[in-house]
Amino acid sequence: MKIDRLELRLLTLPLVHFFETSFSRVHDKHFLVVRLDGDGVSGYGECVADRDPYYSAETNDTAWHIISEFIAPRVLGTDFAHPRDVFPALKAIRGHNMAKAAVEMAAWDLYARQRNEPLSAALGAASAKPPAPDGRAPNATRDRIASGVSIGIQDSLDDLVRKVAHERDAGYQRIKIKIKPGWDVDAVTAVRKHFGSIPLMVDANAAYSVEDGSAGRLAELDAFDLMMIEQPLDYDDILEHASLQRRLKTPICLDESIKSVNTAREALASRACRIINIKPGRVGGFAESIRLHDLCASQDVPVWHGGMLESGIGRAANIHLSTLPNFSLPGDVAASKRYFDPDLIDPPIEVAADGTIAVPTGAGLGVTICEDRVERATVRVTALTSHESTKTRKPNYMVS
Ligand code: OSB
Ligand code: MG
Repeated sequence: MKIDRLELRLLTLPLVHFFETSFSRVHDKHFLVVRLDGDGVSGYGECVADRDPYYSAETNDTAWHIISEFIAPRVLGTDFAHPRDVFPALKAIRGHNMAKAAVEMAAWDLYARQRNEPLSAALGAASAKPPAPDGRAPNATRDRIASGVSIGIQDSLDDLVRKVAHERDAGYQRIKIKIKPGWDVDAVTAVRKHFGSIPLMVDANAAYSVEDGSAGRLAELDAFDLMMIEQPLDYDDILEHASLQRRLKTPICLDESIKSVNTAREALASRACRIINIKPGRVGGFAESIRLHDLCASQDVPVWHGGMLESGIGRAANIHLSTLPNFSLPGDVAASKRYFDPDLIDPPIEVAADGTIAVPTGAGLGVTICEDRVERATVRVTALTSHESTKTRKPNYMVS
């Protein structure tokens, strides 16, 4: 699989509704899309970095820099036997997993399209699970994935209850609400009061701390039978999560803290969590996600697929990865219309009344990317062949 050309775009799309986490409220999505060309075929990867270094240290600007200056020279002109070889080829570059993942995931799409098979089949074949007796890729057989929904912090508890009602009616298999100090016990109380024992979880995005005393409040959440509390404490604090997990009945799920397979090993060995959220962008792509998935499976730790408000391009990628067998809990992979109208793909991703999403069956991502919509949303584009940038447009992208 030879990669001849790398196209890098910065896009801006308005969100249908603002999305608020403990660290920010966003009204628009700003993200990079990578396109790789090889042997007359194209593969796409969406980067989950944002404008600000709030969820992670990476931003669109750092990803643009790292991809164009350091990743592109290592993949252009290289003949990879398999996309699993891309991440190791980038080993000299420390960190920058989101930048690496965008390129690596495009390579998987390219590979699967060249073989004319769905991405899910390529990913399934690369997972540790032994092949099915008939020789088929064992994990390519899940044809629908379980979908959950992530509801941001709202302006009022009434707004929250309205939102939960809307999403529950749409069929989602579990509801996650974002929390932060001051928007936690009351929010969960309101949801439980109105909706009873629905599958419910919370995500704090690292907003609590033992030092300032806010973490003490988390024990109150034990009374609500939550499926899990996601990332309550600081993103690099495995030890404190282990200590908190010993005090809590509710399982802790780690998101931000799991930056690699190695950090996952540390988290599991120290019992800092009982569940792991997998986002390929956070760990450097599909190959690392598969290793993480397989590690968790070997220790009977369930995983689910996280979301980063992706457009249809990244959303389709998430659906394919979610077909692996240890994705045993509903993920944050929801319908396109919750985020973008229109999405960059047509038809958009839809959720059925039973809260499931169909896995695309076409080659690679298996979705149709609307080039005209991509073009309209583009703020800046550059194409790299061999080691040089050949085309740049709208170079004002540092200005928002
Ligand atoms: O922590 O899972 C998170 C969105 C942006 C950044 C971080 C997170 C999220 C979400 C939204 O929870 C998931 C989605 O609907 O895509
Ligand atoms: Mg999270």
